[in-house]
Amino acid sequence: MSRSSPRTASNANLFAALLESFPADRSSTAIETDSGLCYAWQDLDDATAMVANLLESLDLPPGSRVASQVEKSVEAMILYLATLRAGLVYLPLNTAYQQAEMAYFIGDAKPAVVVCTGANFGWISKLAFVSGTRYVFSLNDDRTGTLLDRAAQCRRQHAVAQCAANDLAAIIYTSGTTGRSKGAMLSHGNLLSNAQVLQKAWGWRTPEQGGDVLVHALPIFHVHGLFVAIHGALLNGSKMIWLNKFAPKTTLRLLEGATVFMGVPTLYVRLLGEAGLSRDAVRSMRLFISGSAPLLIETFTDWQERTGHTILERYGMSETIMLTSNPYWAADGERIGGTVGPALPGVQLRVVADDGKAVPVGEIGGIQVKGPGVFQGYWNMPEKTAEEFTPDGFFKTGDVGRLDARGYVTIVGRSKDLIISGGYNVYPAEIEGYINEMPGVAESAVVGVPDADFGEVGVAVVIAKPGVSLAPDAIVAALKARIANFKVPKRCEVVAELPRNAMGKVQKNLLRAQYAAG
Ligand code: MLC
Ligand code: AMP
Repeated sequence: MSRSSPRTASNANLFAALLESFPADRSSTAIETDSGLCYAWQDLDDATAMVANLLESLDLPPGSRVASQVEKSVEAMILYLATLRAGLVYLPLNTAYQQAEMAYFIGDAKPAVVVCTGANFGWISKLAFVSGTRYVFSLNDDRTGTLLDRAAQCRRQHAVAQCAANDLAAIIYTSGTTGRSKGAMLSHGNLLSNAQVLQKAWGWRTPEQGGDVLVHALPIFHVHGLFVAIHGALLNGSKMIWLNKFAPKTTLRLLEGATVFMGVPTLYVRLLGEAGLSRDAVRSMRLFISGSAPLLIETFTDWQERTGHTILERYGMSETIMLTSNPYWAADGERIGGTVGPALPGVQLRVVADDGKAVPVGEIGGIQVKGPGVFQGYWNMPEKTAEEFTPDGFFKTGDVGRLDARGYVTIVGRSKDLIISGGYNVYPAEIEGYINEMPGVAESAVVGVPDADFGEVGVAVVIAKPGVSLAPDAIVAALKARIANFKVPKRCEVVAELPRNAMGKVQKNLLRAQYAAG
């Protein structure tokens, strides 16, 4: 029997549901890492209890945020689970973020606790204390740091904190189309309901049903790796094979013996680049899932040819978790390349024209959604939240697409000016802001162009002030010194003028076409 308190009908804490799903045999393996570490289910229970006890000992007000900017590791996942367990709010931050980005997130979210790598402790703790953070711990990807040192002194028994379904579980920052990044507030109910829907939709097999083994190769500071993958495996009592960083050769080796894999399209493109990828290499697999960015039809068909597997593409967002999915079960229909499948059970999805009216089947419009996964609003931004919802409660995704007669959704573009590069979102307005601040720059436009590896990459087109000569390489280098690496345009062009329409607006479509050819 579990040493932790059992889940009660009245406790909507997501962690309680995950804990309840741990297999009866707690000595069996929950996680195996590519570096040879092994964690039993009991270890996960003990470690999350100890970190939760540490967090509770800090006596923080309800709803306190625990921000974490640490390299991927099983311990980083334990920190996430322990935050849920303690009833606090988890705020994961990409390790690529630099000082200006971190200052904004910490200043906006005002976390009570910040966890960072030992290497960044100096500058992050300074930022955090200025913003009123009370505790800063370190956590490294080699199981060292003050967080684990302190947790080691805490008890292994912990009663899962009581939560209501609407209580916040996490805040996920999405970059802003203009200006400030927005923190999407997700509740325990949002996360649990989505995990339960996916468990069924993707045919997860419990240990009693033969079990599943998930290869986890995605970062854990965004929805895909943190929620879709981890909740999927834990809610099902399934083992994870864990890579701290995606590497195609290692991943291919680890797929042997696994059953489920989740990736952004770049991961599939890179795996296809491996000569060893074959039907035989993935013979134990039952399901490959792709999302976070459009999967090219060539990738979809190449994968089918090389492995005999049809990738299941699904669609979601930080604000909504998963919204649509191609079918898993043949009885529910085919998996159709280039589409993201029909709305998941419980999700209402409609495609509307600019006047807000639903367009006929097959016509293109804005995608709006409603459902149990849809977030509670943007942190500290009630006006922005109100703007993104229709009067009848649908969330405006900013994605543009169409529905077919069977209800399958095809995403054809975005109304938001957004580049998705290797599954990471980059907002041109943010990058243009940094470029425009540089000495000698009059103006800039950042656009996304197709890229074989990342799907899409940024190109910066820059105009110099009169009499100034700008070096494109220097602009790229200056950006690299200030912002997350994945946001830095892969190319920079200094030009005399930008194409504009009659209203004087920069015609980004023309720039995209001009620079698409590389
Ligand atoms: C790294 N770089 C990127 C990049 N990742 N540039 C653009 N886009 C990216 N995604 C930079 C590096 O900093 C480096 O810069 C250069 O590009 C080459 O790096 P690399 O070594 O090839 O990159 P790597 O470290 O291997 O990372 C690639 C990757 C990674 C694809 C493995 O980006 C990744 O894990 N992406 C997954 C993102 C993800 O999980 N998204 C889910 C969001 S949730 P330099 O200058 O040093 O050469 C969501 C909702 C939903 O969207 O529906 O799921
Ligand atoms: P994020 O803000 O990181 O959660 O990214 C969400 C965005 O990723 C969505 O609004 C879509 O634009 C995009 N996205 C997610 N999944 C897919 C997919 N399968 N195909 C195309 N775009 C996707």
